[in-house]
Amino acid sequence: MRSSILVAAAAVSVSGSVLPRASFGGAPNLILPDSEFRTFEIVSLDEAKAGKDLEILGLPQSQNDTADKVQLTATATTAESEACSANPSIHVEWHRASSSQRQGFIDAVKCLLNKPASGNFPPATNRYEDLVRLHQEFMSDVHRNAKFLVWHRYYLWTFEQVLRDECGFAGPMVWWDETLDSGRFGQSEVFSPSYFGSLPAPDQNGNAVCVNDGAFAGLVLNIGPQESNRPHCLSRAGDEGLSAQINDDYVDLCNERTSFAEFANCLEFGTHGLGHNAIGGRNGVMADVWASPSDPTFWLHHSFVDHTWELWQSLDAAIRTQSIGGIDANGNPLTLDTVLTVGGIRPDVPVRAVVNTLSGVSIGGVPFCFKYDS
Ligand SMILES: [Cu+2]
Repeated sequence: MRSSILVAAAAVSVSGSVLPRASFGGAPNLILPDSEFRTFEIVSLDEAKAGKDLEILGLPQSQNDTADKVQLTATATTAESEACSANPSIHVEWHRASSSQRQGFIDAVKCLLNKPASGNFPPATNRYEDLVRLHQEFMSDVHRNAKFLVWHRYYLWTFEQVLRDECGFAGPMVWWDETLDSGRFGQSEVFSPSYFGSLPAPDQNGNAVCVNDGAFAGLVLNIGPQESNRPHCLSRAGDEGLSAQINDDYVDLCNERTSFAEFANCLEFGTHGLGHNAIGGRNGVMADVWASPSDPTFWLHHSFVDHTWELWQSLDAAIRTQSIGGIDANGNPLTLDTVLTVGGIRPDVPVRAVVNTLSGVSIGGVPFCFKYDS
């Protein structure tokens, strides 16, 4: 008994001292060639109008999800859902957020980068990379199929809970309405030395450039690209031709789709993919489908994507916050009972827990309960 306690104590101290924390500035100019990246599939607005995004997954046009009419059997108690409606957590849009709210979010992300990895997501070298590794591991299960939006909503929520629990983050989550910076991402305050650092244009060879200013200047990443894990710098390569396509017209086009699967497809290959590639170029971190969460702007971008889903849901809330449709990566219909997993960072939950941001469902004692400020 006594020796097993000693062994356990030794293991804790070994993992605490051996697992490295985030390093900044230790590996300048570690840009990996674009042959080692596979960027996001995207369709232009005109192509989406012609239904090209639906062809990617072989979805028949104007198909209605049969599951769309299934009623939710609520798992939140009446008290939980009433408490949620009365006091949801509000996600504040970047342009409206105060400088201290913006800074609070960035400080919390830096805190996670400086915490040791759990050891549950090797080869993550810090707690932030645990979450990046989770995304890398789950990549093929949660992209290019109907699980995309629901899983990423739960992933965002999980990230928020980790910030709060492990880094004392107490401010509102910030989201970024990218349509407000359409065609000029690089001039957005998001990409300023005060916050997430610059969005440089690609270099003369078209390659991404290491980010050397802002809160994450010189950050060395250890997860990615793709399924590999090698040190490389936090890099970006702004493409304003792509960012210009992230606009109200594209959001509106997707929102006209009436079935969840067709809407989600439009969003995934439209503004979602465009935003990733507009920041990552051809070999910048945001363009790495597997490990793009390594760039902390991932969370702002995906909150924009989630916001668009919430907007679509609000157009027919009674149905769209209580139903789901489409096909998962295994070819099975996505249902309200399909299980979402975040690798044990938070409990596995059924889709029904997250399909409504105001469900109030208790997940590990914390209500799933938020809304966007517009
Ligand atoms: Cu993703």
